[in-house]
Amino acid sequence: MSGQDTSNDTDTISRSSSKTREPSLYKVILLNDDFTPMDFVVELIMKHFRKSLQEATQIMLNVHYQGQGLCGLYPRDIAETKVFEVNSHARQSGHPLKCLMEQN
Ligand code: TYC
Repeated sequence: MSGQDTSNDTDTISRSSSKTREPSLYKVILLNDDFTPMDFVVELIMKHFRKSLQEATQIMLNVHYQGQGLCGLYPRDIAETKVFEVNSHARQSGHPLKCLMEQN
């Protein structure tokens, strides 16, 4: 047999048509406030968004100085769960921090 494999049965077919869309991603965003302690925000970001101390600190400072900051991009159901868990965590700890999602 020659070296060339002309069979096609293990090839991957990729499409970019309207029939096979990637799920839309949503931005999960934290909002600034004047009361939630910075160290609480950093720990919350590390826990819920799996960020390192350095990454979480940078995100917290973005929120503090810019008014809001991006924590991550997720499919809708994951984003909804993150928003719910972050807001619940903040409220249970007595802090007014707010988390929301936006379609990307
Ligand atoms: N602005 C808050 C402070 O000075 C810190 C803070 C950061 C609060 C991010 C909320 O989402 C937030 N203690």
